[in-house]
Amino acid sequence: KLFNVAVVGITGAVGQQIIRLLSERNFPIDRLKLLASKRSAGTKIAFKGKEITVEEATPESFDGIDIAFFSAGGDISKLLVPHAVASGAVCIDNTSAYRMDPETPLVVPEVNIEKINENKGIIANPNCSTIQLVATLKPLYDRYGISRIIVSTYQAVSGAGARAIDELLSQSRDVLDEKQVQPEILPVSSLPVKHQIAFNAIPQIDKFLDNGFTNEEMKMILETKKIMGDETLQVTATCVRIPVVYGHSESVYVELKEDFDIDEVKSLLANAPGIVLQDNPNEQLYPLASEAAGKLETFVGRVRRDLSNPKALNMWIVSDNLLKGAAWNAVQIAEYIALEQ
Ligand code: 11C
Repeated sequence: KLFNVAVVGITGAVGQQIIRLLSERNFPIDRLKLLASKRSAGTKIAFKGKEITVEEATPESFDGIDIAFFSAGGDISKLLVPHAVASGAVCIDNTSAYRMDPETPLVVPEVNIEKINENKGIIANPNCSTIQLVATLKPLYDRYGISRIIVSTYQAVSGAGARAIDELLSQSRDVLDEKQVQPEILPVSSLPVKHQIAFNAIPQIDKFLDNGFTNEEMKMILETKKIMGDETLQVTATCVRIPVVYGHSESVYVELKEDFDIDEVKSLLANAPGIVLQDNPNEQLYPLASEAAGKLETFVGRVRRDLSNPKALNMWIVSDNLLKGAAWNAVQIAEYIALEQ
């Protein structure tokens, strides 16, 4: 069967990666509709040797569409996803708009692919830093149970969009040239205070909530419990922006419910779908954002028993935030839907 597919948010980094993956994976497409804001309508984009003209995304854009990807921000999803659903499309939404909606499955295929079958027209794609965490921990959860997760992130600027990438690169040049830097985007473009990202680490991703955590930290906490299907899971997170362009890294402390053998843990990780174990201290082998960038897998290393708690592990998890963290996870969901029909 061939599908009529729409991609909303085609000018963004994630939208571009979705089109590239649909092409590379030979997704069974009959008609591909590329949708964006009015400003970008009329632009031509090449897809499998043909030029497709970008159209403005409107409530009427979804007639006859089977699968619609959304990555144009939460407000656009809130506005247009209901129209796409009413037109009969299954929507794969990359924004946070529907993630915590109890009616909407929040899916990482390696963890809870079966939830796709419960969709009522919307499947939510989780936050990038959550996806790589749960995909890695799932085999350990299934084997030993997990009681607590403490995660600290080292997140790439591409998570904050193309303008944040430009800011890091130009600011780095300015610092090296001993020029005055003028931060304009990070940590949060809509807030008045900005901080230097070049040669720095900013412990704020997204806005603060009244509880002292940032929105990004709360996404990690709440989404992890929902995807794992375990509200008893204790999770805490500290999210930090660092001067890396692509690839989020995470230092993770995990308390297991049962005793474990460290070699068995490594073997479970090595054999888990979508996970690559890179762990050999003797050869200084461990995951690096510079090597994970551009790859579909999630990389894990530095796996070791905690010294203060023999039932706990420490590890380092890295993945490309625009691929497994966004576009690839969304395309995996679409591939499952295509196979089931
Ligand atoms: C960041 N995790 O790195 C964010 C970007 O909820 O999909 C992704 C935001 C989201 O800034």
